[in-house]
Amino acid sequence: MKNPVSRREFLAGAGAIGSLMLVGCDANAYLPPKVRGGLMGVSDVLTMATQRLMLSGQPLAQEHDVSEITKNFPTWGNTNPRQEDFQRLLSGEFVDWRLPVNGLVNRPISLSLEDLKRLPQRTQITMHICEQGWSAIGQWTGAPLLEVLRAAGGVADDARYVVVDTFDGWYESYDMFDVVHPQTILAYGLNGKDLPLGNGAPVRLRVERACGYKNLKFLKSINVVSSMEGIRGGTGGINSDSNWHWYAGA
Ligand SMILES: Nc1nc2c(c(=O)[nH]1)N[C@H]1C(S)=C(S)[C@@H](COP(=O)(O)O)O[C@H]1N2
Ligand SMILES: [Mo]
Repeated sequence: MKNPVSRREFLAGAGAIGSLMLVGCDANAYLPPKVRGGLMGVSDVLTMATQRLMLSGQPLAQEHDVSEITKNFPTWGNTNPRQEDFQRLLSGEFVDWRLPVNGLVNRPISLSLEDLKRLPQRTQITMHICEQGWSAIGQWTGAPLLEVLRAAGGVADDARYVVVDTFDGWYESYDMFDVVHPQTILAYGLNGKDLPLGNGAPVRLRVERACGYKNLKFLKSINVVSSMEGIRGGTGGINSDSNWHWYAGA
């Protein structure tokens, strides 16, 4: 084998195309919003297509026993957004916090913390896996994202991504495959208490099959869109805008 890189590239490409053929015509659910060029793009497609194929029955991420909960769940990344709008809400104990749900929904809404707590609730004990080399088990309580979209009257036919913005300027998008998953929740509780500030108060996203950076903290708004084109860097998230993977299965 003269050139191991091109051989690997060929194998990855063949695998990706094979997976896409197997999943049939809805190839969209197997591709990131923007496919990168080169070997990274090929491996993105291969990874996502393979995982989606394996997860096509929407299995749950492993849930753990209460005895396995990590004492003092770590905080990581931003732990207290300095932005003025956030600081104002924090000092009012988030009574005035509202989560607008806009875009391709049938009835745009704006939810208070109390509204969110009145929606159907899910509690799950799961392992958070940070791409930077640590993991911890926590018990999260919140409203399934699907229920939030239902409260907004459902989504339009051309809805493809849910875009989440945060008070510290982060954003990420999630395709409908992950959006409708039962463990994708807007969490307001950790280990039976209100979500602590450092872990993303008042509400954070839990996307249990994705690694740390897709689990956004300090939620500010939700938008349903048909494409990520023209939104910020156009790759579908703050992390993929700086060359991390958009699809970050854990
Ligand atoms: N808004 C926002 N969300 C974020 C981050 C951040 O800095 N800001 N860091 C991410 C990363 S890399 C990880 S590992 C987890 C950390 O969550 P924790 O502080 O509850 O441990 O949040 C993710 N969500
Ligand atoms: Mo992370």
